[in-house]
Amino acid sequence: MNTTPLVGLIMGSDSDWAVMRNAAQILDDFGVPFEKRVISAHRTPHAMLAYADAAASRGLHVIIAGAGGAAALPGMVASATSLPVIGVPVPLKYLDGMDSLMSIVQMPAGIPVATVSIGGAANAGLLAVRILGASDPILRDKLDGHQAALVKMVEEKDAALET
Ligand code: RP5
Repeated sequence: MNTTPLVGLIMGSDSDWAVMRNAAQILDDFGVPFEKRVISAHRTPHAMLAYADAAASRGLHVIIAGAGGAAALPGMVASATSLPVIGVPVPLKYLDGMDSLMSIVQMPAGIPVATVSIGGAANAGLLAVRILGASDPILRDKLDGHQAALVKMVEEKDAALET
């Protein structure tokens, strides 16, 4: 079994982990090897650039980057690598995560970040699996199974609705 990380799961602070662990859970569920790191755009800018620079040559295929507030991490990492970067706006105590969302989503033309919803780390994990699944039929099968389970769940809720 290949254990070389394919996904880099990074976050600006350990305080982001409560949200970002939902991405880790998805990657675990799908059996995708990943690494997790705390790297801050503002507090450790040199480490962030070194990480982004080396990511592709170390074998990573996708980076999920979560940050809150003045959330520069996803965009700055995307500017220093050509790997796909998925940004997770982490909600902080003030502004309900709108600050994080706006900081991540409004990227200039040329440097894309695939931004998920505020706190949407699980979808970030799923998007990473989909990106990998584009060239991995086993992962695509698992994704089909996951979506089939969602259909079943909604059908059961529908059937259980009281009249
Ligand atoms: C951001 O600042 C981090 O991503 C985190 O969401 C926020 C607060 O960090 P801490 O003060 O909790 O370390 O860069």
